[in-house]
This record gives sequence, C-alpha cells and structure tokens, in this order.
Amino acid sequence: MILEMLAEALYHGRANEVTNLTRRALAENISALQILQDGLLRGMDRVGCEFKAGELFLPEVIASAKAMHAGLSLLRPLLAQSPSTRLGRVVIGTVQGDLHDIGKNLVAMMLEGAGFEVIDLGVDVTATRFEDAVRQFQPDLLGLSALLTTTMPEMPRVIAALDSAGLRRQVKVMIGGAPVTQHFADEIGADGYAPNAPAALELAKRLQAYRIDNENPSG
Ligand code: B1M
Repeated sequence: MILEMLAEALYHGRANEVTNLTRRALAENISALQILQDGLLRGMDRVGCEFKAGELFLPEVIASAKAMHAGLSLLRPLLAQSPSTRLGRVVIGTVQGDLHDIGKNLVAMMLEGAGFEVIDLGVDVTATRFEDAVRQFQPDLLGLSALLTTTMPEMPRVIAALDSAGLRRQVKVMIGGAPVTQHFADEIGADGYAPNAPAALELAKRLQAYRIDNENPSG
C-alpha cells in the first residue's frame, strides 16, 4: 500500500511526499531495493510511458525526476553501504549532449554498494573528459550511459578517443541506457552491455573477475 502511494507521489512529482513516504517505508523495514523497484521505479515507468504517448509534458517529467532524486538521496546510503572488500575502480558518466542521470546514478550506487570505488563524472561528459579521467584515475572499468538515440553515437566516439590516446587496452568499457543494446555494444567494440543496474553490477564483477582471481588465488 505504502509503495503504491510512493509510486503515485513520484508520478505526480510531489518531492516532499516522496521524501516522507520513503522515510515511512524505511521505518516499516521495507528494504531499500524494494522501495526502489516497487515504489520509485514503478512511478517513473508510468511517467515514461505517458510521456511517450504525449499524455505528459516536460515540466511534469522534470517534477517527477526531482521527486526521484529526493527519494534516491534517502536510499543512497543504504544501497551504497561501504563493504570491507574493494573490487576495483570505476569511472562513470552520461555521454555528451545527454542530461539523464537517474539510471547512471543507480548503477553507480549499486557498484559502490558492492565494493567498487566509483568516480562519477556527471552528465554531458565529452569524449575528451572521459579520456582525461581514464588517464588521471587509471580505472579498471569505464561506464558510459546514454538515454537518447541521438547521444548513443557519442559512445563509439569515446572508445575512439581512448584508442587514439593509447588508453583503450588498460580499461574495460561497459555501456548501458534505455536505447542501448548488446548488438550496439558489439558493433562499437565495447566490452559489455547491461540492461539495468543489477545486471550492470554482475557485468562489472565479470569484467573484473580475472583481477579478483589474481588477488585471491585461494578464492
Ligand atoms: Co527524457 N527522454 N528527455 N528526460 N526521459 C526519455 C529517455 C525518452 C525515452 C522519453 C520518451 O519519449 N518515452 C525520450 C528519448 C527518446 C529517444 O531518444 N528515442 C526522452 C526525450 C526525448 C527527452 C528530451 C529530448 C525531451 C525534450 O527536451 N523534448 C530531453 C533531452 C534532454 C537531454 O538529455 N539533452 C529529455 C529530458 C528529460 C528530463 C530532464 C526532463 C528528465 C531527466 C532527469 C534526470 O535524469 N535528471 C527525463 C526523464 C526522467 C526521462 C524518462 C521519463 C525516464 C528516464 C529515467 O530516469 N528512467 C525517459 C523515459 C524512459 O526511459 N522510459 C526519458 C529511470 C531509470 C532508472 O532508468 O535511465 O533507463 P534508465 O536507467 C536504467 C537502465 O537504462 C540502465 O540501468 C538503469 C537502472 O536500472 N542503465 C545502465 C543506464 N545507464 C547505464 C549504464 C550502464 C549500465 C546500465 O553501464 C555503464
């Protein structure tokens, strides 16, 4: 019941109500993951469908996105509790021209929660900025997010920039975002694609597996 109210409040873009209901749900011992899946994301799914159908307009979507941020800020410490192990370092960002960050933030939170160190470059990140960050932070993984069909072509540009800077071999590139597919990942030479945040975590662990094996040979 409370999660339905939360989905409804998110859909209507009522940030204060989302904050209060998220607090109440946590006080009722509902897990952060369930609040996310069955409350916040359910509300956002409805927003996405109605926006696509032309039944909702941009100001309403912006209000829902703000409400989403309000809810996520309460869940973040729970989803990203620092574990004792360090799985590796990830640089992540949303590609140039794209301002969508909710999904990228979720991926970052889940990676952090599982033990990755995450350096989040934010949104509208140029290929040069990604390249500089790989040089500066020497991450194991580079995560690229794109939500628009018009910004997906930025992903191969980032990979090309890494290539010409001689940095491509030192980092695994993983990509995701609503319009992105495995086929696209294969086409542009990314190392992996994940359709959602839990799958992104599994992928990141898989891409890092060789390193974990080397560090803990006994398992
Ligand atoms: Co925009 N928007 N939007 N929007 N928006 C979409 C993406 C759209 C599909 C809506 C629609 O038509 N149904 C459509 C894109 C169509 C297309 O390209 N084919 C669209 C459009 C058109 C636009 C504008 C162009 C609208 C306009 O101005 N006319 C504009 C573009 C602005 C820009 O970026 N330059 C725009 C603006 C906005 C807002 C600013 C209002 C807001 C974003 C606020 C914010 O992010 N801070 C917004 C929103 C909220 C949406 C929808 C409704 C919801 C996106 C979202 O947050 N979903 C979206 C509709 C939709 O996606 N169904 C839409 C929840 C989130 C948890 O899911 O982001 O998919 P998602 O992330 C998932 C996976 O994709 C994956 O894991 C995440 C978690 O499970 N994932 C990764 C994401 N990144 C990953 C990286 C990985 C791995 C997995 O590895 C590194």
